Amino acid sequence: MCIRQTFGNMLIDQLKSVFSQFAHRSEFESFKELASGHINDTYLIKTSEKPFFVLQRINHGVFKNVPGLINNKVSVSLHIQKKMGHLSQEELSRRAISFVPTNDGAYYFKDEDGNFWNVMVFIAESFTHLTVQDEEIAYEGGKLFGEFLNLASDFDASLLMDVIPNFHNMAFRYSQFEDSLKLASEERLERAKEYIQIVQDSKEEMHILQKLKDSGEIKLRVTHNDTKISNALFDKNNKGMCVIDTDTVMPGIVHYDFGDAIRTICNTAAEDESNLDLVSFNLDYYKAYVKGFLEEMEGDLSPIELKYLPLGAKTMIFIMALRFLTDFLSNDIYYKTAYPEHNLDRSKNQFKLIQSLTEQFDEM
Ligand code: GN1
Ligand code: MG
Repeated sequence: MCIRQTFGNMLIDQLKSVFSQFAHRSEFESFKELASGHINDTYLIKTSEKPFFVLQRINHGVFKNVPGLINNKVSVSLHIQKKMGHLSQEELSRRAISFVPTNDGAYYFKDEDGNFWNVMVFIAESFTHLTVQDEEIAYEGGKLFGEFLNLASDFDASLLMDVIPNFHNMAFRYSQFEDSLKLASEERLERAKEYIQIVQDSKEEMHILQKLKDSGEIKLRVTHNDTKISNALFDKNNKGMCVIDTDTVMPGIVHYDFGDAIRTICNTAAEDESNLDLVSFNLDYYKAYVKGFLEEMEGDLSPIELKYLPLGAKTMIFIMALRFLTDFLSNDIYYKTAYPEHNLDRSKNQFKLIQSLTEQFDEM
């Protein structure tokens, strides 16, 4: 038997065994890795009868308090389900994530190697988009993420822990970047030279939202914090169904979710496209997204929140550019990478997107 096959068999045994710890009445048939995330390991578990399930190993190197993370996301999902209580059971199961408890009644299982696992019901006949190809998806994405914020807005944010402290804190991300400069190899510093300069030149503008958050001028809400478009499920008619990947739900400002969605919706290419000629900021998608988002959120946004939405988009693209660059300079210790310059390519891509956005900023 070849090595790959041996590993494959070990993995299937492991997934079967972990899956059996959870309280469902289903029989494991096969699995498929869902490989689009950069942090966790995620598997679709196919069972003899529907529904299928999603089994996920949470990266506890990145998420230091997994039980806290699970508590955050399960509580927010239950809250959202309650608020959608008028829907039929079937509809509800397509509009909100349902977590499956273990046989002991917890929402995660810790295996003998210290890995944490959780299980969700798979939402069938749903589609995701890595990039957006038409305005309707941008509009529906705006509605979906706006609705999520809206539904979560009366959840008591003080019940949520900071799953990753300082996650979108710009001062913290700059200090990580500055540390990485001290330790980076000559070669990586040289490869990244042009982008290091941009980071240094952007410091003041990129702290505007941070300061407004710190001073309390922009209020804290319950935010998703990873609203890339691939974290939205659509049905076959391109209607938004459900926001997924709620691992980073915690207190934040509206600009985080608004901006991170724009980052992926308005990019004409995937976030790691290395041909920068393909990367630009699509203003029509921006307008469509804003329309959908404001239909759900406008009544709830303060003038200062509204005023800074465009800068929120720029800031969120920038913070990802900065984080990818920092990880490149740190020899790729955080994000999963497929090849040596993957993080640098991601970073360059985001800087190109900012450049294109900046050219259209007045219209935004
Ligand atoms: C990571 O693993 P994934 O794809 O859900 C990251 C996000 C980034 C994203 C970039 C915990 O999310 O902040 O926006 O990659 N999540 C964490 O694609 O760092
Ligand atoms: Mg995520």
